[in-house]
Amino acid sequence: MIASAFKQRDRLRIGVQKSGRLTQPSLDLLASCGLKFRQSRDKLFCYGENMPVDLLLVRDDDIPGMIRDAVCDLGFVGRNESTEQGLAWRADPSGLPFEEVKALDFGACRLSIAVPLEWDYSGPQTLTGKRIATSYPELLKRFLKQHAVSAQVVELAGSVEIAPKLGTADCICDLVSSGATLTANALKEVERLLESEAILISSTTRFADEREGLRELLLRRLDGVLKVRDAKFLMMQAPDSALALITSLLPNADPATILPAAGGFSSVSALCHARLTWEHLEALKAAGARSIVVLPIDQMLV
Ligand code: PRT
Ligand code: ZN
Repeated sequence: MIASAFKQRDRLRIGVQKSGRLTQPSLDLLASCGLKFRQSRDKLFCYGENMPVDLLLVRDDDIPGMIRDAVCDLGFVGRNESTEQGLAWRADPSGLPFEEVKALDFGACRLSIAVPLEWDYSGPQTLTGKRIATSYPELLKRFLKQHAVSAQVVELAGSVEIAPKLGTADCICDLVSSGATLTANALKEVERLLESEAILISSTTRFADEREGLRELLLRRLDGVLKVRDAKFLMMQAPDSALALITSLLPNADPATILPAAGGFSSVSALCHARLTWEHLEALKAAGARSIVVLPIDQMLV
């Protein structure tokens, strides 16, 4: 049944979260790859107008399962969801396997264990005998096993952070991004189990039809889009005495263009392929650079 469904389609189908944190960034990324869609009235299906690539808009939790069942070929999900369901798949390997094929650089968060503020936490053994609420039982069980801790996993579908207040658990294992939700619930983060971001997952099986070429094309375009997104053009004035230090501080940069300027300074410009942070700019300033300007790149042909 799966094998025949797998053979039949000549259009690539991608699972995208219907409504949530990943929805708009995923659609924006596909648009940057040049894909245009027409949405169905019930808003569950987007028909690819300029390429044979369609979208199914569903709950993010359902996307790995849809790949396993050959309903979708690719999907945008959090690494948290993909890893959790990948562990479940290993325990019950039915359907098609899937894998992470690209990290997408949005939706960053981490899966962490958090305990009440008043706890004197001294390591994983502190969790012995405790009830831990989570929506990620497989990841939590893996962590407990790795640390040989015996604790009770309380599986909850949502509102995990209020479980200790309600008395249904002693502590939690949940996603954290800013940490504000933990603070609001008088909890502190004590263990990080997984660093997550949005990723593209794909069935590991090679397609015997047009979808193989379409998947490759999409991955290539995504590569290009993500490269340009991180790249920045950096310009500054640097003291001649510190040129070697300053050019060494440029993150993943092409060779810098250096032109002599007045007063012992040179104009330095370079294309940086890594994300520039305030720390990078502050380090350049501390090394003597001034008038530092960061410019976004719209398109690049190298
Ligand atoms: O309906 P559906 O199942 O599709 O939606 P959902 O509720 O499962 O998904 P959604 O949109 O909340 O999250 C989708 C994905 O976004 C997750 O699987 C993560 O990969 C990613 N993501 C990034 C997050 C967060 N950041 C995040 N902060 N998902 C959830 N949260 C929640 C967290 O669970 C906690 O309740 O935000 C709260 C913590 O946030 P801070 O900023 O207070 O720490
Ligand atoms: Zn979900």
